[in-house]
Amino acid sequence: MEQHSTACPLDCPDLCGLTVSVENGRVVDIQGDRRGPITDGFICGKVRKFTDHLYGTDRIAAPLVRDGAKGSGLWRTVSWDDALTLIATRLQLIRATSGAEAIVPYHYGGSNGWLTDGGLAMRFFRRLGASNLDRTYCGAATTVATQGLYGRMPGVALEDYEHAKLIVLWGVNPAATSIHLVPVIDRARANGAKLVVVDPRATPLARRADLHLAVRPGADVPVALAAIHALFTRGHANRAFLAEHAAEVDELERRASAWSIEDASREAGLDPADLDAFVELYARSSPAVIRTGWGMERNRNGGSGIASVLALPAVAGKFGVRGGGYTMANNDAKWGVSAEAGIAEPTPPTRSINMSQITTALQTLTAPKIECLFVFNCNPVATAPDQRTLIEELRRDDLFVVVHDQVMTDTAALADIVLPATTFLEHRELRRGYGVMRMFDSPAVVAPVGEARSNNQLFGALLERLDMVRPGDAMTDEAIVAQVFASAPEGAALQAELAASAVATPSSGARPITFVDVLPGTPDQKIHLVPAELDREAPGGLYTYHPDPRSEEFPLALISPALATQISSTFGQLRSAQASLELSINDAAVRGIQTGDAIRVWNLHGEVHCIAKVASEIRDGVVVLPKGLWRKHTANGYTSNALIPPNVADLAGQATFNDARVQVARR
Ligand SMILES: Nc1nc2c(c(=O)[nH]1)N[C@H]1C(S)=C(S)[C@@H](COP(=O)(O)OP(=O)(O)OC[C@H]3O[C@@H](n4cnc5c(=O)[nH]c(N)nc54)[C@H](O)[C@@H]3O)O[C@H]1N2
Ligand SMILES: Nc1nc2c(c(=O)[nH]1)N[C@H]1C(S)=C(S)[C@@H](COP(=O)(O)OP(=O)(O)OC[C@H]3O[C@@H](n4cnc5c(=O)[nH]c(N)nc54)[C@H](O)[C@@H]3O)O[C@H]1N2
Ligand code: SF4
Ligand SMILES: [Mo]
Repeated sequence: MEQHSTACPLDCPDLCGLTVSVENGRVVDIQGDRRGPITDGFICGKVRKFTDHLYGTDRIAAPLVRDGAKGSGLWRTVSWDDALTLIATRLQLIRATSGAEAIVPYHYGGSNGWLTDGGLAMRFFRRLGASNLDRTYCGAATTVATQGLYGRMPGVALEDYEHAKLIVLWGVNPAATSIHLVPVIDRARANGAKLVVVDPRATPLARRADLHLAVRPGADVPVALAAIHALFTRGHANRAFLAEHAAEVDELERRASAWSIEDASREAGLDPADLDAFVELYARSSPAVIRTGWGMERNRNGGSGIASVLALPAVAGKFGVRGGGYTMANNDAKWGVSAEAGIAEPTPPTRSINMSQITTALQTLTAPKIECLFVFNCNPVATAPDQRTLIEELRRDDLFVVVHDQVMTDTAALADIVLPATTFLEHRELRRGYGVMRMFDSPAVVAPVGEARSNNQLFGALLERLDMVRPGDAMTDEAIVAQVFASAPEGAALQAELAASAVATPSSGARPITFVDVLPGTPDQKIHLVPAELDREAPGGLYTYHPDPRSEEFPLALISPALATQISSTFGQLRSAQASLELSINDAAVRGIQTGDAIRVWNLHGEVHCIAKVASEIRDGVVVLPKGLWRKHTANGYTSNALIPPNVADLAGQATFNDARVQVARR
């Protein structure tokens, strides 16, 4: 038995180092190690059982070509050589007849690092002149909102939560999505820290919190602005800190004055006494840290929601101490080097397509019309909005669909050609954390199953087939890594650190204290509380609250939080349980619904047939159907994504997964 050190690149903030045991060329055991700051020797069940995914029956073993109607499930196995010839011929034909913009690379890459998200795939599509993809599934609104206020500035390290006296979890559910933060929070609480959770659901941590604000989905703007207003009017604002470090203070104060505690509580469905208690607790606690998650950005007010919450530590002057400030979605550590150097091809001036509005693009774009969707690092049938339309469009005879994936996903099932992809245990990866501020260089630990190939192998071969390789191009993982680290002065030290221990810390430091070790990354190094660019972009201006779109016909807000057992749709093939829609005791009662009943959930975009689960954790007016379910998990083959309109949030074209309004009835 051999043991290998590698790291988990999945779309998870924790970035665990792993010890993988291999026997006779097969992975037999996976354990967490202690190279990262919070893993502490344990990992989640998903990765502990990764061999079920690696060696499962859904794994794609060889290239497949459709042998019947789209989605018929009939395939012909072909050689890689034949598959590449078919793809290259078709791409060249589309380029010659309609132009390369008719080709759309469709990829997300949340569970991928610098070698499999970017690299030769991006070089290939950019050089080809394909349409660009605006990647707005996740963190888009958060990123522009945070960078508008603070520029690129690393937040509080997750390991430093131990030092906090108040921890606020705002639209985030670490018990499922960042499990290693839970023991850190527990240690802080053992030292006297208070815990506040702002979430429509009573999540596991909300149930144990000192205060749970069960906001209506999308109502974070009034809640945060009312808190800001109260901080200012009650003398809790840190005027000295604001004078030194912030701009547009008066303008924020003016905009926040629109919301009293009472009005905000009414809009958000809170008890005003609870919101009041939050303000007082926040004002009086230090270090106080706010962990913003992703739950609150996915609605019409998402960008302003994040901005208003992240303005709180500035107004209250919570920075400057270890464990004080905020941690946002991608924690913005500074690395100096970036994946762009490995792509080594500029973005062409071709059209950009918002991935969250792909159905609209497929239906309406002309000049040229989309003729090819090349899907990799993504399972859009399970994860994109407007599922019903997407499935219809993928079935179009004049749309050429290629899917490169590890398993036969719901998207792959509708493809013309399916190509087998390697997993992170079968290829090298260079991954920087977005929660934990570290980078791992993680080697492959076993040979690929069947004929699986990595993204760089696939797109390297296509670059060659289409005669697009140029002299001096870095074509191997090794050469790409070398090019990445040669691109900036910090690179050499980082590479040396990785060579020595396979894990590296960013140039901004592992645990920076904001406003002591790091300052805002804005041009004047100040916090911009009402940044002009965002104010122009957000409809009605930044911090505008767009009211709840519920109607008599569709009165319930549908949210689709993460499952503990999957990463988005990844590992969904392993789930056998049917989907249940959770709804509150009252909402169930008025509809005569009981746990276990067959129900339908619908709106103008689609309909889902599933089972009801009456849950005391859910507030009235909200229903929950998790993200990442597969078509097999519901009675009619549609999931929550069939109910999600292709609308975008107020900033960055962010998808609005948590903003559908629906009705529910027994079937
Ligand atoms: N209803 C609803 N839908 C949502 C959300 C929601 O809240 N509600 N949230 C959204 C969020 S936050 C996100 S991040 C997106 C994620 O949406 P996706 O990007 O679609 O993520 P996954 O479902 O994890 O699918 C990733 C796929 O890539 C494959 N893959 C992994 N590594 C490789 C590789 O190296 N090469 C290739 N070729 N393939 C690989 C995996 O097998 C998997 O099938 O989903 C969004 N969808
Ligand atoms: N086990 C597991 N881990 C994961 C993932 C996974 O699918 N499974 N996904 C990974 C990915 S891609 C991401 S983006 C992260 C997501 O990590 P999280 O942000 O923790 O995940 P979500 O469950 O999408 O949303 C968090 C919470 O937001 C709440 N919420 C919904 N709408 C609102 C709102 O309007 N306001 C407020 N205040 N709260 C709201 C939901 O009830 C939910 O409890 O986790 C990553 N880690
Ligand atoms: S998914 Fe997250 S918790 Fe699980 S092993 Fe990977 S980094 Fe760790
Ligand atoms: Mo995400």
